[in-house]
Amino acid sequence: MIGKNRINKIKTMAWGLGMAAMMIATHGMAGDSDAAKAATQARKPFVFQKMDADGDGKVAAAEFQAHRTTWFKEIDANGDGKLTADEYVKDQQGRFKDMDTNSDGVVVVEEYAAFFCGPETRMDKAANPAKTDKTTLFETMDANNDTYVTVPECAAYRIVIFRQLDANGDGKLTPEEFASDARFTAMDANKDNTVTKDEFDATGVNKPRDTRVSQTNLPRAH
Ligand SMILES: [Ca+2]
Ligand SMILES: [Ca+2]
Ligand SMILES: [Ca+2]
Ligand SMILES: [Ca+2]
Repeated sequence: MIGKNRINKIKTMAWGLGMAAMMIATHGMAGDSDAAKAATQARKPFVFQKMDADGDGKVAAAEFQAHRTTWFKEIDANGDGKLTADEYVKDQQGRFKDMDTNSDGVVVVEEYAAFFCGPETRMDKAANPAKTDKTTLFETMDANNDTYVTVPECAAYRIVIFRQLDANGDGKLTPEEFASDARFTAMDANKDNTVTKDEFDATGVNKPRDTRVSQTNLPRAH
């Protein structure tokens, strides 16, 4: 049986080889703006890579939370510590452009998963994680409950979310399907049209307030 670490090493090698091939191809087509654009997109770190701060190929809850804190600050364009629907949708529109690597105005599942989990993400489109009582994003992504999220777990999760976002089920996300304010509204627990860091965190690693609370994960007083 091949260990997970070895599989990850092989994947990293394959990814490196793919990148090398792409760079050679790009070099051979100097002046081709599509190829140049594709190479630029490929060099952008994907979300998993950004989250995995210590580069061990696994995302721990602390790494996940640190990334979300950084992301919250990015979304909060005016820096007042709260998100408006406008700030959120603008960020999502920017993400959509980054995902749409072939710039055809729609995002297919491969583009979507690559944005989050990496360019060499293997697609198991039949992936259908079992229903659980997990309530946070991190717990949901960590399918095998080992307190880390791996690239395959990232991919399995993203394929499911892609299907949810693809409202008309045509296999393509439009900017409207992806960058709607529906998720903003869902995060805005007290419905005051702003999302605070506490509300934002409630969907990430911390338990939402309305679910069972364990002694080790008490909600913060507010
Ligand atoms: Ca890590
Ligand atoms: Ca703001
Ligand atoms: Ca596309
Ligand atoms: Ca895991």
